[in-house]
Amino acid sequence: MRRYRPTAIPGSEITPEASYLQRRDILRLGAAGGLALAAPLASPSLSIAAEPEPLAAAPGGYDPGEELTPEADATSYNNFYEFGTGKGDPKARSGDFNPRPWSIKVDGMVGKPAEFDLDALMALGLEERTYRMRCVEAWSMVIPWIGFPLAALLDKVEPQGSAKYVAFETIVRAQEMPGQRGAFQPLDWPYVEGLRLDEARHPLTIMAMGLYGKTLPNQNGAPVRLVVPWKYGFKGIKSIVRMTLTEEQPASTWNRLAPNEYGFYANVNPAVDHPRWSQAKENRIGGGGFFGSNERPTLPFNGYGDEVASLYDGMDLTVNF
Ligand SMILES: Nc1nc2c(c(=O)[nH]1)N[C@H]1C(S)=C(S)[C@@H](COP(=O)(O)O)O[C@H]1N2
Ligand SMILES: [Mo]
Repeated sequence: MRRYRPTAIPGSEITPEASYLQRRDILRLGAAGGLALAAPLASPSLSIAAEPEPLAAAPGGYDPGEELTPEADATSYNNFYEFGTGKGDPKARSGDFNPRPWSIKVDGMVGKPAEFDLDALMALGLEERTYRMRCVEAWSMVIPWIGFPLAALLDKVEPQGSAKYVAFETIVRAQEMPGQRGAFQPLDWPYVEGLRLDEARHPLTIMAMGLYGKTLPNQNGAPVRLVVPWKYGFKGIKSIVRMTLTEEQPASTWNRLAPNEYGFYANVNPAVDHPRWSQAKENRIGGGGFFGSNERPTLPFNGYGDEVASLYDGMDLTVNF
């Protein structure tokens, strides 16, 4: 049987050439060294990151009823450039990352700025939500997340009436994140993202702390990351340490890098092609087939249009924005 081959993914197309070449070197090392890959990068003074552990959650609804992506695929085929640009890098190179203790600082235009540790975040009410995830690179997964509604966190800090956006920031920790070290840096750190406040408050928007019944593995954005299922995957910023409520539209990493290719809104839209490839279809990852063997049409708003299309009344959906 033909195996699913990560190297055949067109994900390299969004990657600058220099980093793609670097990515191939890393993959070669990985093939030769197997699990030993992380060893030369490890620093003996760092503590071992906690392994994922069981995480309980109430059923949260929204299950699309589609076959789940195998857990092994969802946790080994990742985008997390802080650990490298290859799909296998986040798993292979995140062993030194220690997501505990952790806290998220929430500031800006709020009545009650606050810092939330992991216990405070978990107390916001964990639910299991199975969502489709569509990457802008034209592949998709179906993942059972565990998380709390972002609205529950926003309620705690009491956004001011004039606040219109939420800006998000990933941690910068070069000592534990090999993709943040070295001469060539594919992105500016920290990775940043943003949502309009009404998008952030939408009931579908969650902050995930787990998947497949366990806490998040490092490669999926431990210990807490954003999940916005009607938007392209790059909006789902990982390992969040700060959120700031603002009046102005905040910067977002991919939009800043290539504004003609990645919009701020980045709603999944099969009618608007990426400048370098079609967005009409997607490859559902997993199941052991070769890339492209499980192709299906991409749905407007990733299939969540009934819930979210009204957020964009009056906006032109025939352009990339
Ligand atoms: N901090 C950070 N967040 C990130 C990324 C990243 O490189 N850094 N990649 C994004 C992209 S492009 C995608 S598709 C999703 C992938 O999430 P997954 O690996 O859990 O499937 O994470 C997003 N969040
Ligand atoms: Mo992505």
